[in-house]
Amino acid sequence: MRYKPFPAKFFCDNRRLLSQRLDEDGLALVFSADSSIRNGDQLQPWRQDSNFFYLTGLEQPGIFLLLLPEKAGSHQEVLFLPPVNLEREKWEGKMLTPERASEISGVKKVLPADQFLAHFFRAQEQKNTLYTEVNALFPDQPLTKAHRMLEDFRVRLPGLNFKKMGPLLVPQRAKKQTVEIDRIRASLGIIEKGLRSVAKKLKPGMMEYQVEAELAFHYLNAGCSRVGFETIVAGGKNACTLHYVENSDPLAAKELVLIDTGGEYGMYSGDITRVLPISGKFTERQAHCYQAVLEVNKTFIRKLRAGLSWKELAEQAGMIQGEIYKKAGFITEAKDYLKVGYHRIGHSLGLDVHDLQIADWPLKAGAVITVEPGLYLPEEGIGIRIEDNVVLTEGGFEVLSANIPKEIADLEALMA
Ligand SMILES: [Mn+2]
Repeated sequence: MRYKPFPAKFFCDNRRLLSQRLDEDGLALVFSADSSIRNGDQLQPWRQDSNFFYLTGLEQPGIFLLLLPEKAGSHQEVLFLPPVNLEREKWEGKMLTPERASEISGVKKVLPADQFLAHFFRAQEQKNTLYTEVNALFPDQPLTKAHRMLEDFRVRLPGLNFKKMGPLLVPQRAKKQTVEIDRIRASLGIIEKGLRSVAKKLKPGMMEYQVEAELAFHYLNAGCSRVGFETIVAGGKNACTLHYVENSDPLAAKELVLIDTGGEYGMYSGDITRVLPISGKFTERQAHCYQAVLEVNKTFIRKLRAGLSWKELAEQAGMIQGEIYKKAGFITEAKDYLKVGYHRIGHSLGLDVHDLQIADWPLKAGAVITVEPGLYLPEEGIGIRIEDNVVLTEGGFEVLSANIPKEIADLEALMA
């Protein structure tokens, strides 16, 4: 492990809160992330499922967590752990022992994974509802072991009511605890170093992937486990492709480069976008465009407070963008802001870079969100997005990425 685990109390509290939200006739089943094949005998890089991590802190595939509602008497929870396999350990290193799994997660009862089915079938006999969650965002992807297991349960247990666990976890995961905010801060500190170094090294003729490499160096060098999401390094008009990750073009002197990046430290990643002039100086036109986006970014942030929903934030963002982009001459009607702004103003940020969120649910203190207005003028080869990460507090907000420069003068000074 490249980082110090959270205290077990974090995971115990998270499970307790979830178990209090379960119906009394329900039980929750949470799956560790599956591994998947890359090619030949190579697996895809593996990362723990965010919910499973949030509830256990354990980073290994093949584990099940069974959780019973607290109301049903004692707080019952069991982990089912793949047994330590000495042959496998020769190749892949130490597996979690029951003792270590218990120490990290705080779950007292740890049983071998091959006992899971027998336990589950017994436990569900007293219950009517199974809360569980598998990723359903990619219907064209191969089913995981968890998908297939649930399909089998549906056939074998026709009387059992299947409910999504995600909605129960949304309010819980949305309100970030101090240890989580500190992790995001740590990630942002690393991103800041990476971006400052990129600004110093950037010059015309450099390849987009060399900027990506510079960031990756800083992330891994500082103990990040991986990037939080694929790094976007987009010169000129490439920046108008929102999720451009090819990063294969040379950077031209008269263009801007858009860098959307995050290094994941201890399962949490910041999500930052900065735009730099490749020559070291913004042209007049580039500065005009950049300044408009910066004004949207700052105006929107100033209005942030707990209690607003994403729906309300989107309306606010639309008004601000409409007004500023019209004044700057990018659109003639304020309502047309999406023609040049393309996308929503931001998203919740946490264990998932696009963290769980419900549109009309008011954001509470502790919510961490991104603020990332964009301006895309493909016919001019200009794409700009300025993305900060902000935590809502009781009294207002704190810009967690405040140390990462975004003013034109500061950016140019960095590159000088
Ligand atoms: Mn983002």
